[in-house]
Amino acid sequence: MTTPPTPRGALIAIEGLDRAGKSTQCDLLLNRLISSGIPAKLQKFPDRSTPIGHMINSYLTSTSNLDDQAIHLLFSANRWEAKDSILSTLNSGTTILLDRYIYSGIVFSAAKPPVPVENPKPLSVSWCKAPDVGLPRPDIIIFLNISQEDAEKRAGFGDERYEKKEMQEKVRKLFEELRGEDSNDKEDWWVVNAGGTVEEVAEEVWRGVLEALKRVKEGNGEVRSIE
Ligand code: Z5A
Ligand code: MG
Repeated sequence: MTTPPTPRGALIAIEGLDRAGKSTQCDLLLNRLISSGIPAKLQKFPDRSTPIGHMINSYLTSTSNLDDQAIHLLFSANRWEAKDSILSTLNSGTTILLDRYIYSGIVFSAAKPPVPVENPKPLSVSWCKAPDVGLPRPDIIIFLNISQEDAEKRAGFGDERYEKKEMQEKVRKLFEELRGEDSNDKEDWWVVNAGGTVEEVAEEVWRGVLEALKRVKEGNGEVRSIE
């Protein structure tokens, strides 16, 4: 008698504006999944622990400088180097929570102010998305939405490169465009009001997770790719 194959895990991306509580919710969610008997693992991007991640960390903390295209490609490479491990983990039946993914990659690079000589125009969304085409596509993108006003009430910005108000405003607009842009991707986004208490937000996030688990159960077992 052959045993049925293990159903694959769900790929769940947690995205959102800065200080929306992504990492807080990922930690809570990981515990909730595991205590519900659902094997789960956290994968944070950028993953600063790898050699590519070290370069990204130096850039974000302004100890090194890179041109906008080069740092963009490093963020993408940091996801590509995790691809095989993501797929084998999912196929072994473990759900993965992504703390930021390609969507942060696109909006942060496209939000950068143009540099007159090197980049006379901002990097386009389509240029920014191209290097991530082919990566595993999440079953759901849980987007933590928070008003500028509520975000400002939370712990202050640190010293990292992108933690500036003008940049954050552009990021907010670009995330809105990305969510509304492509009708094929629309069903992937699960928008949560992240302005409530940690517990209130966690309940809304959990509903998104149940939806992702349902999609995987009803699907054909394959992990889709970013198109
Ligand atoms: N970046 C990029 O450019 N390209 C890419 O491809 C990727 C990323 C993947 C570093 O990311 C930078 O990299 C980031 C985008 C860029 N730039 N910026 N700015 P990171 O993920 O390392 O950033 P982070 O330092 O983790 O910050 P964050 O993600 O913005 O924060 P968060 O995870 O959303 O929030 P949190 O740490 O869970 O919570 C923030 C504070 O609020 C904390 O004090 C909590 O206790 C509090 N909190 C959380 N939830 C609540 C509620 N519900 N009520 C009240 N207070 C709360
Ligand atoms: Mg975080």
